[in-house]
Amino acid sequence: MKGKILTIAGSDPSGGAGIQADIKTISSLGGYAMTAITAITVQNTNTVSEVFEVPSSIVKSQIIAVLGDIGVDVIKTGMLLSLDIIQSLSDVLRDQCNNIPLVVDPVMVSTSGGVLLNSNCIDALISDIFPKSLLLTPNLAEASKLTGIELLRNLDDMRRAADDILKMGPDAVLVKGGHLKGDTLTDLLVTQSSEKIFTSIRVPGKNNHGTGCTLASGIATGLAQGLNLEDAIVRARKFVYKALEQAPNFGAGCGPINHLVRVD
Ligand code: PXL
Repeated sequence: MKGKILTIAGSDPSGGAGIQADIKTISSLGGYAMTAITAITVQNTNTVSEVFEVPSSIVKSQIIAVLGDIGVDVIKTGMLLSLDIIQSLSDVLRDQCNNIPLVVDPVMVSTSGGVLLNSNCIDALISDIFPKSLLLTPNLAEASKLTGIELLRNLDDMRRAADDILKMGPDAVLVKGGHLKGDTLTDLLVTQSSEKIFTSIRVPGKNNHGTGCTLASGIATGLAQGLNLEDAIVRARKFVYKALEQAPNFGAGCGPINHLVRVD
């Protein structure tokens, strides 16, 4: 086992996304998974029906409990839900996690339309969390919401959004193009000094629940294991691709992927 990863995210009882996807991904890639749970969602492959917020003081003390004992190599955040949680997280990151690389998946809405971030939180996310992050992994809808660029239709649009988001303070931005049409899937990584395009063939089908959580926690695991950012992204993308290919086809809606696949 190599690499200690703390995921700060919400619980998905159907096991495909959120904390559950993160634990499976981190474990499958050989890392050690720790969790600070921000919310308990009630959902299945069809719909998110309820969300129960964990008090921000408890989110904060979960983080502090593991930091001071086991230690954390990389932090990954997913569903943060509320202003209170974002502010507590910001405080603990500033006071106790200064040198720990942070991967932020700016989760806003689930595939099935459930609200995972309250609408009053975008500004706080940008001002309090983004500047502390090594990598942000927005999908097209999130990139659009963050930048105000309404329609992201191609690589040039993704580049414009990525450059705007980079100005919000992270070291790197990975804009995920999975929601563009076409058989090829394109993700764009930008830093202050470089740009890299990652492509793969789209895996057809409806079983894509939790792919964003899986990609971000896969990248966090690679970083915790000493891979550089590009290599961590390449391995995590390969992991998601294989997990999609071997999805078990469970549930009536967008089903889970298979986190037990092996990548080299
Ligand atoms: O993939 C975004 C996401 C994050 N966190 C939780 C989720 C989802 C999507 O369903 O349920 C808890």
